[in-house]
Amino acid sequence: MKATVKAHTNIALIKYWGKRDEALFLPTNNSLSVTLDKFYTITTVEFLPALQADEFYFNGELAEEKELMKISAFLDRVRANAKKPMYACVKSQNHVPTAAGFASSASGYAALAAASAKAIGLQLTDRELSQLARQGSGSASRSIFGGYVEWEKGSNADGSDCYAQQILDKDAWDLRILSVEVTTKAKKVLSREGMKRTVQTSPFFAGWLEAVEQDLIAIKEAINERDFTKLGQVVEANALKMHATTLGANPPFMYWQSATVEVMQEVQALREKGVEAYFTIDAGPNVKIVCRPEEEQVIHESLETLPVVQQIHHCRIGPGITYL
Ligand code: 2P0
Repeated sequence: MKATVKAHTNIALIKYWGKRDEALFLPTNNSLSVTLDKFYTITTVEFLPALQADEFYFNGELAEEKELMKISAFLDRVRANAKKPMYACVKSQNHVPTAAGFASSASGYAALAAASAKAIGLQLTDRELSQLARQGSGSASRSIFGGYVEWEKGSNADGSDCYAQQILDKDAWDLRILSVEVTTKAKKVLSREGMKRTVQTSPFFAGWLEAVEQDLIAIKEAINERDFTKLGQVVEANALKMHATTLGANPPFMYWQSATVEVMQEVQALREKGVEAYFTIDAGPNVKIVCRPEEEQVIHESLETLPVVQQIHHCRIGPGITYL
């Protein structure tokens, strides 16, 4: 009745931006990510007949009531599925620098889904785990798998055809991701709220949906052909289009800070000098850079000269969930 799972974060190369069903976390578009080796969550779940309620320890401390409620709601699905009304003790250790703007919810819910399913005795396939993790946080559906991963939006109302799957093994194409932390004081619009507002109010959202279809075709070609230039161009353009939708929302919002733009411009300047680097940005001010191994160092050296850059984390493409 006890299981421990390690799950890694992921970074979307084609963004998940918009839900068609908020309760079931069904997206409006497919997304495509790479799982990262460096940042992960380790979660232990133990179902105990003696417990009167769920317990949740996060990084060694008893979590706040609000966090516990989210975990309990997630465990309710697992209990209902297993038909075992038993409470659990959940202990989660996060190895994700939250300031770096990585969604720890991706690794967190992937680890929780796999550990809770195993602990309660459910035998789920990775695809079913992806569907379960999705109902904690959309991007968690992708973190079940390692390497290059596509999350299928599906079309069924119950989400039965909405899951992620690996499209290429991590060792098949060695790309590197640099996570560039910048100085910021801004309070961000949470991605869940930002996504919702954009879907409901941005006239650019229809354009996003149209463009993302083309971007998916192009990136899958680039991955099949191991064409880095093509991949990089699609990644950068896709992130810019996602962020453009936020400017059209009502009220409008923007995840970038001036420091974000400085890093973006440095990446573009590097390309003018012949160094191939491409950026992507999530629902926050930090920038992630995609590059080939041979150019990782020169990109690092160039970025660390910028006063707005606080820290640079280097990642490789990482594995899917592991049972410890
Ligand atoms: C992504 N993001 O594809 C996109 C790009 C942010 C920008 O997934 O509401 O925490 O829990 O499903 O997964 C962040 O949103 O949102 C995210 P919910 P999630 O990685």
